[in-house]
Amino acid sequence: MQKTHKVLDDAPERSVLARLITPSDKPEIDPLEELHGLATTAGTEVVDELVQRRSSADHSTYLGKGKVEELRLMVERHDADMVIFDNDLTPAQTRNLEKSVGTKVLDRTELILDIFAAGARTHESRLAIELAQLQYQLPRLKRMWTHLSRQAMGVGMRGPGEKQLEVDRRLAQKRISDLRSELKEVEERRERQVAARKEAPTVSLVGYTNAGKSTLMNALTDASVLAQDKLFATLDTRTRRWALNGWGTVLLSDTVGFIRDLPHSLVASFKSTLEETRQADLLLHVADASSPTVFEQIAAVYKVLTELGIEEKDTLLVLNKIDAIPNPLILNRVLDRYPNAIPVSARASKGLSLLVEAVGEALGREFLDIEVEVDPSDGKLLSYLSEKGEVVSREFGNQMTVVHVRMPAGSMGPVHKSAKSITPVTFDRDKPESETSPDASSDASSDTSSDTSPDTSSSDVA
Ligand SMILES: Nc1nc2c(ncn2[C@@H]2O[C@H](COP(=O)(O)OP(=O)(O)OP(=O)(O)O)[C@@H](O)[C@H]2O)c(=O)[nH]1
Ligand SMILES: [Mg+2]
Repeated sequence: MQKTHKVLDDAPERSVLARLITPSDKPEIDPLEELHGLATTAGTEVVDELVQRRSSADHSTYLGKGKVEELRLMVERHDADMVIFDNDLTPAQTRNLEKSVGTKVLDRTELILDIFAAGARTHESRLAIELAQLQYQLPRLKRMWTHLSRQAMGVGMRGPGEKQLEVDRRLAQKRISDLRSELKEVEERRERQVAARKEAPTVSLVGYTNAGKSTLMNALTDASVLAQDKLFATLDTRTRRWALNGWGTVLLSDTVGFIRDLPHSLVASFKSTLEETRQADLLLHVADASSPTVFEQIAAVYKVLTELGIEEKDTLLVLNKIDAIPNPLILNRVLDRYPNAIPVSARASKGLSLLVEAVGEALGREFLDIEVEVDPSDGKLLSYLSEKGEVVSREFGNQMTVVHVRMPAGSMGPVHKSAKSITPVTFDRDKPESETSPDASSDASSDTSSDTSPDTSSSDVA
């Protein structure tokens, strides 16, 4: 099965890529391009590719008999270490394929989980990925389960006559429930932390992996986050202050990218990593306009956002990498479909002033930054303000309580009715002086890349 000599001599494992295309799949110029990127990111060397068009998957071997044999020969010819499928396989299909092809078989989900596992750096993302991997592996325990059975086989764990598989399954289930409760705690803590940090409007970058989110973050804020031509370069969330012209400080977050058919368990367990996105006032959806599959990528991102329950947010679509589009007609085709999208090049710092303008406008649409004078006995209005708005500060006087609050414009009705007075506040007023140094010459000026959070333990918020 596995060829240990390759691991020993440090050469990358050799992979053959395979994909089944059914009539419901959208035609693509290169149907294995994305999988190629994933396989390379996972550190394998792609040695061959195979595609089968078929009306539906074979129940037991996924591909048809002839193609399975073709795959076997391919593996043999290239001395490959594994076959990676762009589709999801049932545990039985994986087992049958491994038997027929004579080498390890991975499906798309397993490959993505593997990439996340290798890249996870923070405690939070490690918990998330371990949970997702265990959930994936549980129904496949027969095929692979080594590390858990080596671990924690304590006294009393193996009852007389109890099968190894059952023990493994029980251990896995126990670990899953431990991880779930630990993650729940992390999630709750993160939720409170992110809420407490809301000193300014928050904007979160979202988008397909490799669309250029981190590059845009760097262009807008001098954040120096890692931006790389590989899938899932970012697996944590980082927040930076962004001195937005006309707005003062805004908090901008960069986070993990999405991909088509992102494993559900992974989406669910990355909930706390995506907390900034969940609580953001505005999303900047960054899409790679130079990609031939830009429409599918945009749709995939909306799908994941829906899965996360955060699709209702105010969102600006940012069409990135316009410098890499050879023909202006291609950009026009995207703009025809998304006329409000903002074309930019994060790498060449093009179009950023329009983006800044659009962000300011979108934030203004949403929130009013006001100081409200309230009669101290008017408990109803005081609690309404904290319930509907983000209270920045309260000053209690005998005659009057002054509440500085950011209110959604749509919730102002009762405030107008009961407040003693309402005065608009500009953000510049309460900008932390030591932390912002807006660059007057640039509309997308950056400030320090200092930590916005006293806590760096639960995720890479820096
Ligand atoms: N030509 C061109 N390349 C860009 C542009 N913006 C980003 N890139 C490149 O695209 C690749 C991915 O950029 P990242 O900023 O890491 O993308 P990301 O969306 O953060 O990706 P993940 O964190 O992996 O999800 C890098 O090689 C960037 O240099 C752009 O405007 N034009
Ligand atoms: Mg990134």
